[in-house]
Amino acid sequence: MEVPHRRFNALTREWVLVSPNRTERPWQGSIEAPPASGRPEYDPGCYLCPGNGRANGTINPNYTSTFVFTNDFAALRPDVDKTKYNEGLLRAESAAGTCRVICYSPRHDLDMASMDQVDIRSVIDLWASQTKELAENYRWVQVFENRGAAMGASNPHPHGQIWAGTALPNEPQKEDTQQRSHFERTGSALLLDYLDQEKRGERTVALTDSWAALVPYWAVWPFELIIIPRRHVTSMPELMTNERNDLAGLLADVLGRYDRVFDHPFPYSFGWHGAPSPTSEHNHWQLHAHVFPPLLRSATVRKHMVGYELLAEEQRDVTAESAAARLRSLGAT
Ligand code: H2U
Ligand code: ZN
Repeated sequence: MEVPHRRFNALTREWVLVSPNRTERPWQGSIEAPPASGRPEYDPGCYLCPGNGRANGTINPNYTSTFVFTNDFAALRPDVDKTKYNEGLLRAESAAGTCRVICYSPRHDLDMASMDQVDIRSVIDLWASQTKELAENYRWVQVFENRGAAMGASNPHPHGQIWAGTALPNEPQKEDTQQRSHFERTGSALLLDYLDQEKRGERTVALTDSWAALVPYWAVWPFELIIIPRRHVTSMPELMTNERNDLAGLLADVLGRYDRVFDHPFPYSFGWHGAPSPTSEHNHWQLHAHVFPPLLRSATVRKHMVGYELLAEEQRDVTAESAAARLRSLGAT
């Protein structure tokens, strides 16, 4: 559609305003990439490098692959008694959980796009095993990564986080409702039916035997991506060997494309959405990852959610189709 229009997000029931007539395009305008500061393989001041001390004095082991530890400044902790507060319109409930930090590699200078595929595979296996373990005690396990200072990453060492809690948070709650009603109505997973409708490929960025990465029809962020297994998979522990290997290649591919958009490390928040536990009661779910990058026109001009977006609804100028075309054109040569 060439006229301003609103697109429906089938996963959340929310609408996004798309204004394709606006002339701004993210790849026009100046590219003011700040000089890339080369990082050393090991940084004695980094609290995530092997053998270094963390903020609270704990010494990291000399790990050689991935490394997980409980967040020293956790937002959720397990030892919280179940309590509720209910006074008219004022309601609260206690929240128990745990937060972990996961280092992807002992190398301070790498990131997922520059890691070897076998090492990305180790991260995927860790995501899966952590999810399996935490799902035994918690309803929702959120695996995520903030990359780059623009997205709040506190340190360039390649790392992500996992927060697990007893409550089902807002975003997965919306997706649960939508996927459940779609499954009840049609007998199939919403996101697999969505992939079926994306066969023409205008929003597809990368496709492998077992995965699809696309700019979703209802994307809010300029270069937002959704990554979906092409078979019905409810949560990460179910992924088979070939799907894990395939995913390692796909992640290196699409994250590499991101870094080529402005010839600069692309900031983003990335995370997995899989079935809440118990997964056996959530067969309507389809595993997927969201990637939300904030950049718009250059490495320094970011999209802010302000004004109309905070007060009315989210809006974008660049269509999902043109963002996908841009990312498709940036494959490794
Ligand atoms: P971010 O870069 O996404 O902020 O993740 C880093 C996390 O690491 C952050 O949540 C934790 C912070 O609380 N952290 C520790 O647990 N120990 C430290 O010594 C420093 C940072
Ligand atoms: Zn480091």
